[in-house]
Amino acid sequence: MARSDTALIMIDIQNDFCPGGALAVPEGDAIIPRINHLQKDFAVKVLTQDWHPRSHSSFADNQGGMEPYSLIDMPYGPQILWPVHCVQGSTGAKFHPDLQTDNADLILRKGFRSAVDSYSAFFENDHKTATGLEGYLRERRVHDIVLVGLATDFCVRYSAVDAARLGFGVTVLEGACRAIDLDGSLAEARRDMLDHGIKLAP
Ligand code: VGL
Ligand code: ZN
Repeated sequence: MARSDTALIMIDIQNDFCPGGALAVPEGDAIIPRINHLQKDFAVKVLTQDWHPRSHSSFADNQGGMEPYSLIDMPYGPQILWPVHCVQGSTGAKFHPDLQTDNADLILRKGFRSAVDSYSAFFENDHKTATGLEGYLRERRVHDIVLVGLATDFCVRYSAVDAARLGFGVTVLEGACRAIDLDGSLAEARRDMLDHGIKLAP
């Protein structure tokens, strides 16, 4: 029973975030069978794809000798530096081969501007530049969204919080997400999502 006003948004289920990838999330691939199964329950299905140019400013090796996972100040605020990942057109940027992608209505790419990272599927990390997803969902008459994917404490968290701020009803299926968990980032993400009225479901 697909509810026409609810969208399933599947965040960044790409090779580089799965075991063996450049920014592997522990058990990142374990969520895929459930997500494939869930898709039939949603009238609107959106996939997001982290999609960086090789020159992206979030890559540690583009910041002259900085270590991956260190923090720098960008004009838009603090930014964690990552290993090179999800480079446009690379194998690492492709969806995991087991993910069912044929049913998706929309594939939304993000993080394609060198100067600014984009964790959220709605706004880049400057919290101002829109990706267009809000307009897409509103034109499809979507009021509620269900979020799954990678990683709970980064792209899922920021997408969920932005969606809640925009007035969508938001549920995160934690069992269909996996976290990076850097220095307590998962606990902080859960607190932030609860503070924004997001429903955390198993
Ligand atoms: C992500 C770090 C860098 C994510 C993307 O999908 O959670 N995390 N780029
Ligand atoms: Zn990224």
